[in-house]
Amino acid sequence: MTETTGYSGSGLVLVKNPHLDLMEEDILYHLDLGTKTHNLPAMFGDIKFVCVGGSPRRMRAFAQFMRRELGLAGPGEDVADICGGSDRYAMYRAGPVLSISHGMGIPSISIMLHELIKLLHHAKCRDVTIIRIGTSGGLGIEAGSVVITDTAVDSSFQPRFEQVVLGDVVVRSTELDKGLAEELLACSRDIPDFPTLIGHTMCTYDFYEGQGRLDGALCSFSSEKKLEYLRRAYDAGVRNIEMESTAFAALCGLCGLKAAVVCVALLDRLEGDQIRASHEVLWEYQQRPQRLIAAFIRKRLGLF
Ligand code: R2B
Ligand code: URA
Repeated sequence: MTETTGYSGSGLVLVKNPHLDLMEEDILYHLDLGTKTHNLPAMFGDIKFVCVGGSPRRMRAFAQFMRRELGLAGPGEDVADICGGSDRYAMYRAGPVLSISHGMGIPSISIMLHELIKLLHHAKCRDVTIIRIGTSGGLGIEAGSVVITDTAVDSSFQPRFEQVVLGDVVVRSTELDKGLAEELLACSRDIPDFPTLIGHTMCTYDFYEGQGRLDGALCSFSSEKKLEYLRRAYDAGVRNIEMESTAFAALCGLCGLKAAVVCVALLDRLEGDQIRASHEVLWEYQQRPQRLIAAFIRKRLGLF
Protein backbone atom coordinates (compact mmCIF):
# COMPACT_ATOMS: atom_id res chain seq x y z
CA MET A 1 0.00 0.00 0.00
CA THR A 2 1.33 3.45 -0.92
CA GLU A 3 0.19 6.74 0.61
CA THR A 4 0.57 10.10 -1.07
CA THR A 5 1.78 13.45 0.15
CA GLY A 6 -0.73 15.82 1.80
CA TYR A 7 -1.47 19.39 0.69
CA SER A 8 -3.35 22.02 2.62
CA GLY A 9 -4.53 25.13 0.76
CA SER A 10 -5.12 26.85 4.12
CA GLY A 11 -1.49 26.45 5.22
CA LEU A 12 -2.72 24.54 8.28
CA VAL A 13 -1.03 21.35 9.41
CA LEU A 14 -2.96 18.24 8.31
CA VAL A 15 -3.41 15.52 10.85
CA LYS A 16 -4.85 12.51 9.10
CA ASN A 17 -6.49 10.82 12.06
CA PRO A 18 -10.30 10.92 12.53
CA HIS A 19 -9.94 9.65 16.12
CA LEU A 20 -8.30 12.88 17.27
CA ASP A 21 -11.56 14.86 16.88
CA LEU A 22 -13.30 12.44 19.24
CA MET A 23 -10.78 12.87 22.04
CA GLU A 24 -11.65 15.20 24.89
CA GLU A 25 -8.03 15.79 25.69
CA ASP A 26 -4.79 15.05 23.87
CA ILE A 27 -1.79 14.40 26.09
CA LEU A 28 1.50 14.84 24.23
CA TYR A 29 3.20 12.54 26.67
CA HIS A 30 6.83 12.70 25.53
CA LEU A 31 6.73 16.50 25.25
CA ASP A 32 5.00 16.92 28.62
CA LEU A 33 2.35 19.14 27.00
CA GLY A 34 -1.40 18.68 26.53
CA THR A 35 -4.56 20.34 25.22
CA LYS A 36 -6.13 20.65 28.69
CA THR A 37 -3.03 21.54 30.68
CA HIS A 38 -1.61 24.08 28.22
CA ASN A 39 -3.02 26.83 26.02
CA LEU A 40 -1.29 25.56 22.87
CA PRO A 41 -2.63 28.27 20.48
CA ALA A 42 -1.34 30.99 22.85
CA MET A 43 2.00 29.24 23.37
CA PHE A 44 2.71 28.22 19.78
CA GLY A 45 0.15 29.78 17.37
CA ASP A 46 2.70 32.22 15.88
CA ILE A 47 5.43 29.63 15.18
CA LYS A 48 6.57 29.74 11.52
CA PHE A 49 9.83 27.75 11.59
CA VAL A 50 10.50 24.49 13.35
CA CYS A 51 14.06 23.21 13.51
CA VAL A 52 14.73 19.69 14.74
CA GLY A 53 18.04 17.99 15.45
CA GLY A 54 19.34 14.98 17.34
CA SER A 55 20.99 16.46 20.39
CA PRO A 56 19.28 18.49 23.17
CA ARG A 57 22.47 20.50 23.77
CA ARG A 58 22.81 21.43 20.10
CA MET A 59 19.15 22.46 19.82
CA ARG A 60 19.51 24.64 22.92
CA ALA A 61 22.60 26.26 21.39
CA PHE A 62 20.64 26.76 18.17
CA ALA A 63 17.79 28.53 20.01
CA GLN A 64 20.31 30.80 21.77
CA PHE A 65 22.02 31.51 18.45
CA MET A 66 18.67 32.26 16.75
CA ARG A 67 17.70 34.63 19.56
CA ARG A 68 20.90 36.59 18.90
CA GLU A 69 20.39 36.45 15.12
CA LEU A 70 16.83 37.80 15.47
CA GLY A 71 17.86 40.49 17.96
CA LEU A 72 15.81 38.90 20.76
CA ALA A 73 18.54 38.05 23.26
CA GLY A 74 18.70 40.23 26.38
CA PRO A 75 22.01 40.34 28.29
CA GLY A 76 22.60 37.18 30.35
CA GLU A 77 19.24 35.78 29.26
CA ASP A 78 18.86 32.01 29.02
CA VAL A 79 16.37 29.90 27.09
CA ALA A 80 13.95 27.69 29.05
CA ASP A 81 13.21 24.08 28.08
CA ILE A 82 9.48 24.02 27.25
CA CYS A 83 9.48 20.22 27.70
CA GLY A 84 11.30 20.52 31.03
CA GLY A 85 8.92 18.03 32.65
CA SER A 86 10.06 15.30 30.25
CA ASP A 87 13.63 14.14 29.82
CA ARG A 88 12.93 12.57 26.42
CA TYR A 89 13.11 15.68 24.23
CA ALA A 90 14.08 19.33 24.74
CA MET A 91 12.23 22.26 23.16
CA TYR A 92 13.19 25.94 23.03
CA ARG A 93 11.74 29.05 21.43
CA ALA A 94 13.37 31.98 19.67
CA GLY A 95 10.58 34.29 18.45
CA PRO A 96 8.79 32.50 15.58
CA VAL A 97 11.35 29.65 15.67
CA LEU A 98 10.90 26.43 17.63
CA SER A 99 14.00 24.30 18.24
CA ILE A 100 13.45 20.68 19.31
CA SER A 101 15.67 17.65 19.81
CA HIS A 102 14.63 14.28 18.38
CA GLY A 103 17.25 11.81 19.61
CA MET A 104 18.88 9.22 17.36
CA GLY A 105 17.15 7.07 14.79
CA ILE A 106 13.75 6.63 13.18
CA PRO A 107 11.75 5.39 16.20
CA SER A 108 12.89 8.36 18.28
CA ILE A 109 12.22 11.02 15.63
CA SER A 110 8.87 9.41 14.73
CA ILE A 111 7.50 9.69 18.26
CA MET A 112 8.64 13.30 18.52
CA LEU A 113 7.16 14.18 15.11
CA HIS A 114 3.74 12.64 15.85
CA GLU A 115 3.48 14.80 18.97
CA LEU A 116 5.03 17.90 17.38
CA ILE A 117 2.70 17.74 14.37
CA LYS A 118 -0.32 17.37 16.67
CA LEU A 119 1.00 20.29 18.72
CA LEU A 120 1.18 22.48 15.57
CA HIS A 121 -2.34 21.32 14.66
CA HIS A 122 -3.82 22.03 18.10
CA ALA A 123 -2.04 25.41 18.14
CA LYS A 124 -3.59 26.22 14.71
CA CYS A 125 -0.20 27.14 13.26
CA ARG A 126 -0.14 28.16 9.59
CA ASP A 127 2.52 28.08 6.88
CA VAL A 128 5.11 26.31 8.98
CA THR A 129 8.47 25.35 7.46
CA ILE A 130 10.25 22.49 9.21
CA ILE A 131 13.96 21.75 8.86
CA ARG A 132 16.08 18.94 10.26
CA ILE A 133 19.60 20.19 11.00
CA GLY A 134 21.96 17.36 11.72
CA THR A 135 25.19 15.48 11.30
CA SER A 136 25.96 12.77 8.78
CA GLY A 137 28.68 10.75 7.12
CA GLY A 138 29.65 12.21 3.75
CA LEU A 139 30.07 10.20 0.58
CA GLY A 140 32.79 11.44 -1.77
CA ILE A 141 32.60 14.93 -0.27
CA GLU A 142 34.99 16.88 1.94
CA ALA A 143 34.45 16.67 5.72
CA GLY A 144 32.63 19.79 6.88
CA SER A 145 30.53 20.05 3.69
CA VAL A 146 26.84 20.75 4.19
CA VAL A 147 24.35 18.64 2.25
CA ILE A 148 20.83 19.88 1.51
CA THR A 149 18.74 16.79 0.79
CA ASP A 150 16.68 16.70 -2.40
CA THR A 151 15.40 13.16 -1.77
CA ALA A 152 15.80 10.91 1.24
CA VAL A 153 16.42 7.30 0.21
CA ASP A 154 16.51 4.02 2.10
CA SER A 155 19.46 1.63 2.28
CA SER A 156 18.51 0.24 -1.18
CA PHE A 157 18.67 3.82 -2.52
CA GLN A 158 14.87 3.95 -2.99
CA PRO A 159 12.85 7.11 -2.16
CA ARG A 160 10.56 5.33 0.28
CA PHE A 161 9.87 4.85 3.96
CA GLU A 162 8.32 1.59 5.09
CA GLN A 163 6.17 1.73 8.22
CA VAL A 164 4.63 -1.43 9.64
CA VAL A 165 0.98 -0.72 10.59
CA LEU A 166 -1.06 -3.55 12.16
CA GLY A 167 1.43 -6.00 10.70
CA ASP A 168 1.25 -4.66 7.14
CA VAL A 169 3.99 -2.67 5.45
CA VAL A 170 2.81 0.79 4.40
CA VAL A 171 5.11 2.50 1.88
CA ARG A 172 5.40 6.28 2.15
CA SER A 173 7.01 8.78 -0.21
CA THR A 174 10.14 10.59 1.00
CA GLU A 175 10.06 13.53 -1.44
CA LEU A 176 11.10 16.82 0.12
CA ASP A 177 10.24 20.33 -1.03
CA LYS A 178 12.52 21.02 -4.04
CA GLY A 179 11.80 24.77 -4.01
CA LEU A 180 12.82 24.98 -0.34
CA ALA A 181 16.04 23.05 -1.07
CA GLU A 182 16.90 25.52 -3.86
CA GLU A 183 16.07 28.48 -1.60
CA LEU A 184 18.46 27.09 1.02
CA LEU A 185 21.17 26.53 -1.60
CA ALA A 186 20.76 30.14 -2.72
CA CYS A 187 21.25 31.29 0.93
CA SER A 188 24.43 29.21 1.16
CA ARG A 189 26.03 31.36 -1.55
CA ASP A 190 26.27 34.16 1.02
CA ILE A 191 28.27 31.86 3.36
CA PRO A 192 31.41 31.08 1.33
CA ASP A 193 33.50 29.55 4.13
CA PHE A 194 32.22 25.98 3.70
CA PRO A 195 30.97 23.95 0.71
CA THR A 196 27.21 23.36 0.43
CA LEU A 197 25.60 21.05 -2.11
CA ILE A 198 22.30 19.38 -2.94
CA GLY A 199 22.17 15.57 -3.06
CA HIS A 200 20.34 12.45 -1.99
CA THR A 201 20.60 11.45 1.66
CA MET A 202 20.59 7.77 2.61
CA CYS A 203 18.80 6.97 5.85
CA THR A 204 19.68 3.77 7.73
CA TYR A 205 18.44 1.93 10.80
CA ASP A 206 21.92 1.64 12.29
CA PHE A 207 25.19 3.58 12.52
CA TYR A 208 27.53 0.55 12.23
CA GLU A 209 26.57 -2.44 10.05
CA GLY A 210 23.65 -0.47 8.60
CA GLN A 211 26.03 2.18 7.25
CA GLY A 212 28.63 -0.37 6.06
CA ARG A 213 31.11 0.34 8.86
CA LEU A 214 33.95 -2.05 9.55
CA ASP A 215 34.38 -0.88 13.18
CA GLY A 216 31.23 -2.08 14.98
CA ALA A 217 30.98 -4.95 17.47
CA LEU A 218 29.73 -7.08 14.56
CA CYS A 219 30.90 -7.06 10.95
CA SER A 220 30.48 -9.85 8.42
CA PHE A 221 31.71 -8.13 5.24
CA SER A 222 35.09 -7.19 3.74
CA SER A 223 36.51 -3.74 3.16
CA GLU A 224 36.06 -4.33 -0.61
CA LYS A 225 32.35 -5.16 -0.18
CA LYS A 226 31.87 -2.07 1.97
CA LEU A 227 33.48 0.20 -0.64
CA GLU A 228 31.54 -1.45 -3.45
CA TYR A 229 28.26 -0.69 -1.57
CA LEU A 230 29.22 2.90 -0.76
CA ARG A 231 30.31 3.52 -4.38
CA ARG A 232 26.96 2.15 -5.60
CA ALA A 233 25.26 4.58 -3.23
CA TYR A 234 27.39 7.42 -4.60
CA ASP A 235 26.50 6.44 -8.19
CA ALA A 236 22.80 6.49 -7.21
CA GLY A 237 23.23 10.14 -6.16
CA VAL A 238 23.74 9.67 -2.41
CA ARG A 239 26.06 12.32 -0.92
CA ASN A 240 25.53 11.67 2.79
CA ILE A 241 24.23 9.06 5.24
CA GLU A 242 22.25 9.60 8.44
CA MET A 243 19.45 7.96 10.44
CA GLU A 244 16.21 9.99 10.39
CA SER A 245 15.57 11.62 7.00
CA THR A 246 13.18 9.10 5.40
CA ALA A 247 10.79 9.05 8.38
CA PHE A 248 11.05 12.85 8.70
CA ALA A 249 10.32 13.42 4.99
CA ALA A 250 7.43 10.92 4.97
CA LEU A 251 5.65 12.20 8.09
CA CYS A 252 6.09 15.90 7.27
CA GLY A 253 5.07 15.36 3.64
CA LEU A 254 1.87 13.51 4.59
CA CYS A 255 0.92 16.24 7.06
CA GLY A 256 1.40 19.07 4.55
CA LEU A 257 4.52 20.58 6.12
CA LYS A 258 7.16 22.05 3.82
CA ALA A 259 10.27 20.21 4.94
CA ALA A 260 14.03 20.24 4.38
CA VAL A 261 17.00 18.27 5.68
CA VAL A 262 20.36 20.03 6.08
CA CYS A 263 23.23 17.98 7.49
CA VAL A 264 26.94 18.55 7.82
CA ALA A 265 29.28 15.67 6.90
CA LEU A 266 31.62 14.78 9.78
CA LEU A 267 33.87 12.64 7.56
CA ASP A 268 34.07 11.15 4.09
CA ARG A 269 32.97 7.51 4.40
CA LEU A 270 35.00 6.58 1.30
CA GLU A 271 38.06 7.40 3.42
CA GLY A 272 37.18 5.79 6.77
CA ASP A 273 34.66 4.91 9.45
CA GLN A 274 35.85 6.48 12.68
CA ILE A 275 35.10 10.10 13.48
CA ARG A 276 38.55 11.46 14.34
CA ALA A 277 38.08 15.22 14.25
CA SER A 278 38.58 17.08 17.56
CA HIS A 279 35.63 18.27 19.68
CA GLU A 280 36.39 21.85 18.60
CA VAL A 281 36.32 20.96 14.90
CA LEU A 282 33.14 18.88 15.32
CA TRP A 283 31.40 21.69 17.24
CA GLU A 284 32.29 24.16 14.47
CA TYR A 285 31.03 21.70 11.81
CA GLN A 286 27.72 21.37 13.69
CA GLN A 287 27.28 25.13 13.61
CA ARG A 288 27.37 25.18 9.81
CA PRO A 289 23.77 23.98 9.19
CA GLN A 290 22.68 26.37 11.96
CA ARG A 291 24.37 29.32 10.24
CA LEU A 292 22.73 28.43 6.94
CA ILE A 293 19.28 28.12 8.54
CA ALA A 294 19.73 31.39 10.43
CA ALA A 295 20.55 33.13 7.11
CA PHE A 296 17.46 31.52 5.54
CA ILE A 297 15.12 32.54 8.38
CA ARG A 298 16.51 36.08 8.50
CA LYS A 299 15.95 36.36 4.74
CA ARG A 300 12.40 35.00 5.00
CA LEU A 301 11.67 37.51 7.77
CA GLY A 302 13.12 40.36 5.71
CA LEU A 303 16.06 40.89 8.14
CA PHE A 304 18.93 40.79 5.61
C1 R2B B 1 23.38 11.45 12.59
O1 R2B B 1 24.16 11.31 13.68
C2 R2B B 1 23.56 10.38 14.59
C3 R2B B 1 24.47 9.19 14.74
O2 R2B B 1 25.73 9.58 15.20
C4 R2B B 1 22.21 10.07 13.99
O3 R2B B 1 21.16 10.58 14.77
C5 R2B B 1 22.26 10.76 12.72
O4 R2B B 1 21.22 10.76 11.89
N1 URA C 1 25.89 10.34 11.60
C1 URA C 1 25.64 9.20 10.92
O1 URA C 1 24.53 8.69 10.93
N2 URA C 1 26.68 8.65 10.26
C2 URA C 1 27.91 9.17 10.26
O2 URA C 1 28.82 8.60 9.64
C3 URA C 1 28.14 10.36 10.97
C4 URA C 1 27.10 10.92 11.64
